[in-house]
Amino acid sequence: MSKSSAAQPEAGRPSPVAERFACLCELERKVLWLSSWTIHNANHLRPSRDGLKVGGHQASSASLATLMTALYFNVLRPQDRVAVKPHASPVFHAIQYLLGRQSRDQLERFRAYGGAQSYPSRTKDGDDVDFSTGSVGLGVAMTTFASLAQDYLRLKGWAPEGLPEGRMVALVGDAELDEGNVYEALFEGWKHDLRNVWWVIDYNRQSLDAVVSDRLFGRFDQMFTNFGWRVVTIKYGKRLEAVFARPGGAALRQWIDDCPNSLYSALVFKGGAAWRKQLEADIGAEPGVGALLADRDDPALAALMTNLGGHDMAAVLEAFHAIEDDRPTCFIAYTIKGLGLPFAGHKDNHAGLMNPDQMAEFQRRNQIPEGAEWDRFAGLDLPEATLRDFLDAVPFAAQGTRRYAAAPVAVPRNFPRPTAPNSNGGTLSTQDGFGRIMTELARGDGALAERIVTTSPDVTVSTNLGGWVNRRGIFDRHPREDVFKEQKVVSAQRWGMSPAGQHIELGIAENNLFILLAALGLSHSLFGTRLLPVGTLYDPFIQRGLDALNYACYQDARFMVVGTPSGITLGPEGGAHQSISTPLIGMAQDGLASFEPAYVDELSAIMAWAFDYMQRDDRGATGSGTAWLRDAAGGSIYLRLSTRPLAQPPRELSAARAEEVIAGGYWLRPPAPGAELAIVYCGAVAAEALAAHQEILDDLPGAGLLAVTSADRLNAGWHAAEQARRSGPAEGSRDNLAAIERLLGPLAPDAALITVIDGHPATLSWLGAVRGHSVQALGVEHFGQSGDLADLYRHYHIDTEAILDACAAACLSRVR
Ligand SMILES: Cc1ncc(C[n+]2csc(CCOP(=O)(O)OP(=O)(O)O)c2C)c(N)n1
Ligand SMILES: [Mg+2]
Repeated sequence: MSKSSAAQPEAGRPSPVAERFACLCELERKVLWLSSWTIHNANHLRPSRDGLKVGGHQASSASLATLMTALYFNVLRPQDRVAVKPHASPVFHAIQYLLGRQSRDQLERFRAYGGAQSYPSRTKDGDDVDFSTGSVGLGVAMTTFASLAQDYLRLKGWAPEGLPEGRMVALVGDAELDEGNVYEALFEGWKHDLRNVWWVIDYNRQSLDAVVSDRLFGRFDQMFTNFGWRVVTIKYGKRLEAVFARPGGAALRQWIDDCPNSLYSALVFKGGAAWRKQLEADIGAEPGVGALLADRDDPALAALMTNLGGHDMAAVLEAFHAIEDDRPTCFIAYTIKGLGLPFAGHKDNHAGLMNPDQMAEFQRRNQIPEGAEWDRFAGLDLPEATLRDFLDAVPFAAQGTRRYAAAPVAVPRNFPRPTAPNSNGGTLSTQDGFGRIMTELARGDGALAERIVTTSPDVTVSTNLGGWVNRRGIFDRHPREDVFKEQKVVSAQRWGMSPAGQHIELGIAENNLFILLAALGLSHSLFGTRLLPVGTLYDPFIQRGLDALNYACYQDARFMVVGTPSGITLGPEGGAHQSISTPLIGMAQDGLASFEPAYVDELSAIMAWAFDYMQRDDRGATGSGTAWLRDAAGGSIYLRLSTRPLAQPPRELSAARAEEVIAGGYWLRPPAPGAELAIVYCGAVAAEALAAHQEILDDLPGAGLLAVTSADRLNAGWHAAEQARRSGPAEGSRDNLAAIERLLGPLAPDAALITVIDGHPATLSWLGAVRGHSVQALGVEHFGQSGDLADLYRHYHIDTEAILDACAAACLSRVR
């Protein structure tokens, strides 16, 4: 199909333009071959050891072969960044292979352990993936926020010298547009006067299960236009357009425009004879149409009818190169899912794979000799030297690696340590403490504060970021005064906006928050400048954005997310906002170190450590216990905070104690050696735990009170130590104990643990497995009831009484 869309070289020596064009058409064929072969090899030629389907998407890949060839080999520049439609991963890897940046070994191990990934992955693929994709819709939105991150740096003059502004390009499956997060990003992009974004829609009118509704697409043009985007429709190929200009052409064009998606797809699958029959029946009587049909045999008619814009190299190049400004642009490229493959257009082709016979025929058509399947140039009509020269000059590949590193930003030794003001009766909540730490950082002029960028989905003030914003201002491409301030309306908030601002205010869409954090948190790698993003939201809404949070972590973006208020402890503010499962999310989320401190000095120690941890990048560190904790490799941070004011312990946190806080826990009241009972608490229920502990001391003077600041890190450290011991004596010496093993060491072997958290009790109940202690686990398993803390803690059995009851029950069972 592609060969016939090539421009005819001029007589004699082809012009450089014609030659480049011919190379592109040849490479387009090669890309389609290699992507199809890579999938075929994985499914049919690699022995299966488990009987599981390997999969891969030959049809979805074919759909993008022309567009991606045009982009990567001609249109893109090194500074451009791309989110590739997840199931076009084989096309991406084939392109990188042709550019010499992907190995044959990796292609042969497509979807196998250590091989090229099923979906493009920044962290697991070795061939320069810009944005991971996989969960449809998220990569699309990522381009919006990456553009915003790029603007943020450039408007502050922080872009490294010599690094030009890039375009953020999404290759979008048309069914991805069903995902709501795409529109959330579209809205947000408009608010921020989005620039330099291209969304190239692979409009094959098919999704996984079905053919896309005809009525839908009429809406898209208008919608993008409403948001200030330019819409470029690449509907017809050059050959179809030429035919439209001839007698019968207008009727043919009208017929195509009116043809339902399902019928068009079915005819694509059935081929030339079916096209002829249908066209004769529908428009055969129109003047000129008879001759138009008679001029072509069935294969030529099928080739004409599938000459849609997204498969016509000339049409595609023309559309892309016509854009010279930075206005966001949506290309609607008409394509055919599976074009060139035996199941083209078939509605069930999403997971379709060519069988060995079909592949043999495809190989024959591509003129690939047996044994030369991985050859970069086999079966192409242009001389190898011409193609090599072309590949060597591809602009996108001109600068080699496109991953940057940025110098770390030091965390000052005098990191803010707010104390409880007397006006609060000596009490402070962790949320308030967080706000004070941020405000104090904002007052200083250090490098750390300069590189912090905060963001929040419309809960900036209610998560205590107001003080920071008042000092550091809101980021906006255009300077704008705070009208309320100008009008002398008294307000605690000063919301002046300018390019110098350091807070990005978002609308209420948690997906956007996490995708923005992903983009800002990759700025060192994407744009060569380190940013330290801090995002705040109400803790329960972590669940609203969870897939996007997971997406951000999977890409190894570095950020701090603050969930506050949390649990039932937000009290009268309402049952619907209570979070139960977030502590478990924090423990289970890969790439996220989670903390839930009770006191502000703990929070301060955690945040100081966290800003450093967010910048660590020692990928070589493996095998040891701390590697499991990612202490060398670093990661992102989740702080689960509370609005409950607590009396702060009168103490100066020692360095050793701070280390324990970061490791995940410490004895607030150490147990006597051989103690029979310990109360273990996490977070805002510290007050109840303290009160209960005080009461049981009469009966159990040796009882301990264990503060857990990070169930996540205690748990991860324990698993790491267990794994190390299983791995052999070098790692597994008895001295190589996890923090929690050491902490629980002084207790009697048959001691009881009473655990309590405002969250799911499983967060702490595993502690019993560490040394075989019995556990009474208190926590919250149901939610939805508002009230004050006395009522709620009683109702959900996490008050002092409940802790004492659990202590009594534990003692009774020891006696029995
Ligand atoms: C969030 C999410 N839901 C479901 C899937 C499974 N899935 C993968 S591709 C696909 C259909 C995509 O269709 P389209 O975007 O039109 O791409 P095409 O295959 O037509 O190129 C679905 C539902 C997914 N990857 N992500
Ligand atoms: Mg589709």
